[in-house]
Amino acid sequence: MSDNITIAVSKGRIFKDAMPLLAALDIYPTEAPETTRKLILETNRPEVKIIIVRATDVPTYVEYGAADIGIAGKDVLLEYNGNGLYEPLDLKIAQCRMVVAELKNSRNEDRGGRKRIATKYVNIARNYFASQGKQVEIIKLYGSMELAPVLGLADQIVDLVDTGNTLKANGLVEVETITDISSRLIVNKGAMKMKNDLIKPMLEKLTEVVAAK
Ligand code: PRT
Ligand code: MG
Repeated sequence: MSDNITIAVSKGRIFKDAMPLLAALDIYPTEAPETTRKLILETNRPEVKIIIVRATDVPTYVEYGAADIGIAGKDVLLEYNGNGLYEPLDLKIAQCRMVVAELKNSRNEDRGGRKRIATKYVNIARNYFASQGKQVEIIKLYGSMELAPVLGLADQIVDLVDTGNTLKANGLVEVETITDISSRLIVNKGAMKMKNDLIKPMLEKLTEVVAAK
């Protein structure tokens, strides 16, 4: 019998959406990540801990077994180059879309036929344009992608869109949808075997809760 379980979650929108799912598992953190500086949250269940990490670090903690399970956006998982993870369940939370966007009245500057794409999601963008048979130049940014077309740094961006307000506020329009995005439950491969007595009932309950939504 395994005796404990560590769950990796990022604060912000994923934590907020994950709270009801954790509650369905009878897991209630004793403190909220918004009001504490602690990165390890105890819960009402002594055997369950929640660790708060950056959204992009969740798969790393889980792959290396520093956390047994985690909740990560499909965007993060598509960018992550690892293979030590199970992804058993779409939790259908923190939903959005990965899109290609450009200036509303795009001039489409002539760069010899090769568009410049600014994005934080280099792998997703590269695979997408390759699948379309399009040769592009990809420029890696770490945030505020919406600025790139405005200042002529890039012709298009690849970014996440939810309401579309951010694109609109910066004079951009969506031109293609790459894929729908939601958050997934991920599980460390070793933990799936060694802690199956704890993880299996969690997985069953979550499957039920997600299906009922
Ligand atoms: O913020 P931080 O740098 O710490 O990390 P992060 O940006 O990776 O984390 P966070 O909490 O912002 O996002 C975590 C996850 O939420 C992402 O990995 C996605 O899977 C998911 N998600 C869902 C989103 C959005 N919706 C979303 N709208 N992540 C980001 N956005 C951003 C988007 O990049 C754009 O800047 O919100 C803006 C667009 O929103 P709208 O509503 O104006 O279209
Ligand atoms: Mg963010």
